[in-house]
Amino acid sequence: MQIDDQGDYATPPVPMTDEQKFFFDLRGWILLPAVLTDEREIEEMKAEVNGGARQSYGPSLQRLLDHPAIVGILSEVLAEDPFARDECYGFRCEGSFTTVRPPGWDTSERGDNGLPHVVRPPQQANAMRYQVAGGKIFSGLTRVVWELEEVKSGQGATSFLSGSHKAHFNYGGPDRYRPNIGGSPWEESMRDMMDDYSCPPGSVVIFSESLVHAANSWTNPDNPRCAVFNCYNSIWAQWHRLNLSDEAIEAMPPRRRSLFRGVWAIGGPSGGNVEYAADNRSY
Ligand SMILES: O=C(O)CCC(=O)C(=O)O
Ligand SMILES: [Fe+2]
Repeated sequence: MQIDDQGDYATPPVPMTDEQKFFFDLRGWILLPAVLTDEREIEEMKAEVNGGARQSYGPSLQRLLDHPAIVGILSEVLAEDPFARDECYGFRCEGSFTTVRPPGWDTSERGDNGLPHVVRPPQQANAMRYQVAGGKIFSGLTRVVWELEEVKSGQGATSFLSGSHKAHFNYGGPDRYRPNIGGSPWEESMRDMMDDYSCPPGSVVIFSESLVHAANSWTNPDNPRCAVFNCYNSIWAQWHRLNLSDEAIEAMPPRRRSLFRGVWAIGGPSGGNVEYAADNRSY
């Protein structure tokens, strides 16, 4: 991967293919197997996570935030062409967390107990929802998961109720605004129908947070899960508060910094909202 003299990627983004668009729209998630192929790079990133990095902002982990293999896809599903420019990204990073799950880790260690959930129930109109109009996807809040260890299907990968990001009917719980399937009489049927994936270390899963998805107990006895979860949104929308200091962002290369710029479109400097600054950041 080529890096320019400011530290940004010089390698152009890989465009989203028609096949990826078809399956992302159909199922709400796609797997990109073996995006990272350099074992030393994966080891370096794992060392950062295992060393206590809670987010993807460390020296090597931050390279995942705008890796060319995901930028083309995020531009397609979160940005409009006129807003994807050379000097800045056309989408924003909302936040990030990492997870290490040793064999035997179970979902009781999570606040939600592994309950399948969404950002907002997908069948209702709101700013986070998955939409397609004019032949264009807008995926709302979108998650990119980097798997730094091998993942085996049925042994603890994130799982998805494929297609549920476009559901038109409620999933049957007692409260139509509840963003999880708790209390639904169909919970078991939905869980039975959920899909997951197997992948080698260095693979990526991209999914719409409008898709019903769940964390699962890590039963793979051969290795822990070591994963990085980065969350993205439109440059005009925000769900999470930013949990990142100005100093940490200032230490990034300029285009990567633009992932954290303020959430607005009109009323600023004449060049538009293209550059991160201490007084132009998301909060
Ligand atoms: O931990 C997991 O596998 C699921 C994470 C999750 O719910 C999310 O990324 O929104
Ligand atoms: Fe989630």
